[in-house]
Amino acid sequence: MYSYSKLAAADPEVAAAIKGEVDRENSHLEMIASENFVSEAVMSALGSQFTNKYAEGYPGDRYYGGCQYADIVENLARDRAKELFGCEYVNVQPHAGSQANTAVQFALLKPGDTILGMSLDAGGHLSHGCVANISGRYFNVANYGVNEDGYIDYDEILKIAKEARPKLIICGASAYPRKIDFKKFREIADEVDAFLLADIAHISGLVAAGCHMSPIPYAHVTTSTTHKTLRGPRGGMIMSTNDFAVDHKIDKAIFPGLQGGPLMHVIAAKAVCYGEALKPEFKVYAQNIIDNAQALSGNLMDRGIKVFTGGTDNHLMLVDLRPLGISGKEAEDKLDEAGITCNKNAIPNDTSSRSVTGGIRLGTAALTTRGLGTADMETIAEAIKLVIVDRTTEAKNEAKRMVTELTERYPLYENVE
Ligand code: DSN
Repeated sequence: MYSYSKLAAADPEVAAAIKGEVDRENSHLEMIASENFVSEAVMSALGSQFTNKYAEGYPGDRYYGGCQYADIVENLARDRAKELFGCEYVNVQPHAGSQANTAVQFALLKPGDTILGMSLDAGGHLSHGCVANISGRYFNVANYGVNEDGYIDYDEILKIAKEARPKLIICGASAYPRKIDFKKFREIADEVDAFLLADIAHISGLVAAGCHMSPIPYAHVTTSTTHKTLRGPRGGMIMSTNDFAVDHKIDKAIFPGLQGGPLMHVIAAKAVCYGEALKPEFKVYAQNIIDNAQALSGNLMDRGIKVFTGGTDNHLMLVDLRPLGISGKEAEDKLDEAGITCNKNAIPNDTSSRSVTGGIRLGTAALTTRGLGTADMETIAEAIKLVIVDRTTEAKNEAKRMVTELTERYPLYENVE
């Protein structure tokens, strides 16, 4: 039960916006690959009195009084995260994944050092060296991409690394549908004497569940968000092992280097999320995400829709719209009108601008949380086809009807007042 009645009495305008968002989430199929729905327990911790508390510093070493419960909850988060990912060091204070990556760069590098990351166009992230991000402004950046088939080419990355001589190699992506071999990345990093940062923001739930290789034994440092496949509150985290003694530097890079007071209500919610992910049901959930993604990509391809790399190993896929003559922007808008939320996304070697793009990115983590299964993926593939291939008003209306049937069959928030 979520009750906003007191908020509605105090501030009807904000309450109305929240109601609009609840209605939108209820009535749409959420297919943005980086989004998910948190449990009531996570939401409850997020809305707790910890939002009132300043706790600059770390458990046992704070700059404010009254931190005894903040210490308990941050230690719970740290201990559970260590157990979940099998790491010996964790910092749960980063406000987001970007801050986690920036802190690692701040801890390990000096301005002007060279970093090697996956290019944004190939599926990398802004904080991996994009010129518009602080990582691209403060460091000298070299990029790797994907081969013609859309896969990471480890031999090519080694070649680039030998030329660029980076001090830090970043692996991990925001729009890469295939498995990543972290062991190979570490071998490349060792060959050029670089640090390896693995950013598992997208796949951390799949890693925690054992469905994908864990980077923890290979990367010097691993970062993640907590709100994507891990299904926790919006936030970031940094992990490492004892073999790599950077913890002190990274703690200092987060606070006081980059952030002030930790968001203790978010850290409480992270503790709840890690606790949920430690339960056996989470392994089933993670496998279901992958099964749904593979069922969806197969059903799209059966309908003549091109899925980049011919499928997926994880929770997301890139649909290449170029053969259909519809842009990513147009597809995103039309799908939204039919009740399907997704985002336009560049396909590697896309010639259209970033605000138009030749593709869309689809994810199944939120759908899976909602309870949809592989049989429903056929219905969704058909609805998508009606919108982006058939493109008539009748087809869009039929897609909308199919979406409504699914959203009503799998209600999300039934008790919101
Ligand atoms: N904005 C996230 C995504 O959609 O993948 C990455 O930070």
